[in-house]
Amino acid sequence: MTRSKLLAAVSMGAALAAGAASSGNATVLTFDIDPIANNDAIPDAYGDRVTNSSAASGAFTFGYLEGVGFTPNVTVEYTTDTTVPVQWWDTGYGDLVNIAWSNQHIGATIILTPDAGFEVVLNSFDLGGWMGDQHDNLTELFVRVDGSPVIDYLDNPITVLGGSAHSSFTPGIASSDPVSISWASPWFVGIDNIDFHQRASGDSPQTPQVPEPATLALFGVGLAGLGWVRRRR
Ligand SMILES: [Ca+2]
Ligand SMILES: [Ca+2]
Repeated sequence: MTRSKLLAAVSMGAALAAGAASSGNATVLTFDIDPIANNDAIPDAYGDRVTNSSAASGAFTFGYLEGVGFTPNVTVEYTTDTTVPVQWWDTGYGDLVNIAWSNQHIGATIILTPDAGFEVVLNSFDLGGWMGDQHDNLTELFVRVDGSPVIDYLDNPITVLGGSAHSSFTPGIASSDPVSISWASPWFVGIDNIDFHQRASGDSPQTPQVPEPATLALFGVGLAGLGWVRRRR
């Protein structure tokens, strides 16, 4: 097992162990932005310091989903490796509506940055394939902490569903450093429903950079839970 795969497995186990406790206290970036048109850049302020499910920002009204809390201490950036921005689109990426996409072969990155004294936790996000297409063997998807890959799919390519479906990913990554999602398709994979929450630093252990016994034990709890769920079915 490669290091990246092990870390991905560990984080999946942690996400399973955390269960539903984290999902209710979150901001979800739904890319509900008004007014906006296909191909427009995602406004840089979208997702910054969210305190309400609907907020005016300059010429825009921003919509979000929430649980019991928001993320006033997290800012969001949208970047690509060129001058072409991360863009908005309405429909056609699987069953997702209002999404972010990039026409850059070398990819786009969405960065979640917590204020000092806070951690950001990336719970989940969705990817959808353009029109009815399912995209197999997509390798260019990374979740990074402070620029270093924690989950990558080079050794374990993913499938992104299109048509009347989409694919969901649950990294469960927490850090006081910036946490980012990078993907390159080009253009035929859109991202939506980026679900994250914040917490004070030190409330929970940091995301491990190397597997440690305690983490492996937690992973074991996740596997045990999975086995339990399977037995229940
Ligand atoms: Ca959406
Ligand atoms: Ca921003």
